[in-house]
Amino acid sequence: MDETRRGLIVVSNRLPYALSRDEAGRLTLQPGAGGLVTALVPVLRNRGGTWIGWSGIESDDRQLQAEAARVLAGATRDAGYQLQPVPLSHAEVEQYYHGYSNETIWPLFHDLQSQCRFDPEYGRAYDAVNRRFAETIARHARVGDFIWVHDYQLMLVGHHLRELGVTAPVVYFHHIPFPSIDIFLKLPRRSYVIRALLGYDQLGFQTARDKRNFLQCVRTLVDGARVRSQGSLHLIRWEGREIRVGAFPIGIDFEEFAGQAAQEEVSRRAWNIHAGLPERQIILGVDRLDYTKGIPHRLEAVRTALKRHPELHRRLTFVQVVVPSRVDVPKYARLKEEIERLVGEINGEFTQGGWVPIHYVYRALPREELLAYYRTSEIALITPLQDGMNLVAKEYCACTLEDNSVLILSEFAGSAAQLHRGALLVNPYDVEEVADAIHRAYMMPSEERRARMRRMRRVIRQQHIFWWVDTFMQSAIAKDLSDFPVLEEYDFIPPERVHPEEQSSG
Ligand code: ADQ
Repeated sequence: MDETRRGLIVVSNRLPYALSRDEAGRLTLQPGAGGLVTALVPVLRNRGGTWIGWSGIESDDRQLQAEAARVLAGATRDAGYQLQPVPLSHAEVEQYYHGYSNETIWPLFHDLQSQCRFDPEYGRAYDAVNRRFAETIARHARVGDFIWVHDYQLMLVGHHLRELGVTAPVVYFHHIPFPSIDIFLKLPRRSYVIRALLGYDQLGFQTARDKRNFLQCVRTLVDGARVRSQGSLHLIRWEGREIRVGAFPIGIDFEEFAGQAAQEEVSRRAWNIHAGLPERQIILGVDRLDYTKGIPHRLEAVRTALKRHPELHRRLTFVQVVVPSRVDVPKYARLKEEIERLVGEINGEFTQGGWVPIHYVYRALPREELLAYYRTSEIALITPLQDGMNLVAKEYCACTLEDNSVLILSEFAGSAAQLHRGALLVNPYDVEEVADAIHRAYMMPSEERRARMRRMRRVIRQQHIFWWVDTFMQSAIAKDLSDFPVLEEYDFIPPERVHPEEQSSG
């Protein structure tokens, strides 16, 4: 090991670049966007770092993998940090990624057991690929490096690094929800998975609820683990090691979003969108095509709102943007059909004289267009059945420059923990409650809209993506934990238990 270089190693399923073939058959690279990349790249550049992940090429062809590695090595020179691919075969991608990660962990951890497939082969492939990631890290880690692993595809990497004798600090952030014990118990080899997670030195979750769920699983399934709290963190003592556990809600680059939303191109597009829908409020939904996002439930809520509140006819247009995702998976193709059927049915039922209640957009929008929709829509309807954080909710608030908009937000989105003082919180399964929230948002006076939106924007501005990186890293390296800032430990309280005045007060 080279002791002269100390840096950060970021590990995620995918590298922050997408590899694909151009028309001439050559491999080309497109840099990835998104908050995580924006936040971590400056840190990687400053500390001199490495990003380890799968390149997106699934192949048993060694020559192709070598070509991918060469293209990435070229990109490394421009990126200012190292890009290190983990090669995966077609079968591994099928079983580790599409299988265990997306057909077992993703639905189970989002509390949708009926969507789960438990296949022992998936579990074995997941373990083997996590081992491969650990071996790649071990080859590149130097003494003093700090290794930060991301998300549910890589829960076992810390454990494999320990087995390989790596002693560098290894920390982990879990981007999706962590389920309650009753759900976690259904996972085959659950004790192995929970113990493997204790291979990390620090585990970060999006919310206090996720953290509490994890700690309860540890208390129940790991003999000899001792849990105590210190400041806003919890410490687990187990087999002579101390593991830190905390809630670190991920943020967005607020200033970047607000700045771009104010630009001329976005303003022009925003104006055009509204000019096409005169005297109407726009209510916006933006989601990746995924059954966790609750799109069919939301469409039913819109139908109910139009039935219960005829005064909304011709006054409200619902724009639902769906970003294509995993469309080759039959479950996702069926979801797309269901959404299209519902949109057709509702429009068939309510359309009249130039007013079409639902506008359905099925494509990834250019960024200016997405921001224009954020900026110009009076109401956002974000109702996932379960969501780690949901960045769309935060991006929407950052882009509503006039503060005159309303966010209707699922109480099961992680962002509800930070935005509950401004959003109208709803249970996404309760279509009548969501329908009434739509009506309430439509009727809400400007003064109340502004007060609520200002509260949300304040939190999103303060707890931005760079704050998230700093807080997570500081907590991992801090010596004196009592100095560590105490984060708001919000526990979700069902709305009926909160007096309405209390809910709208600051
Ligand atoms: P996701 O589920 O992918 O990831 P989410 O928080 O919903 O993350 O954000 C989606 C992202 O896609 C947003 O940044 C948004 O701007 C972008 N996007 C949406 N619609 C788009 C469109 N039409 N065109 C282009 N871009 C679009 C996981 C977890 C989340 C968690 C994040 C971050 O599932 O719960 O919030 O990680 O930790």
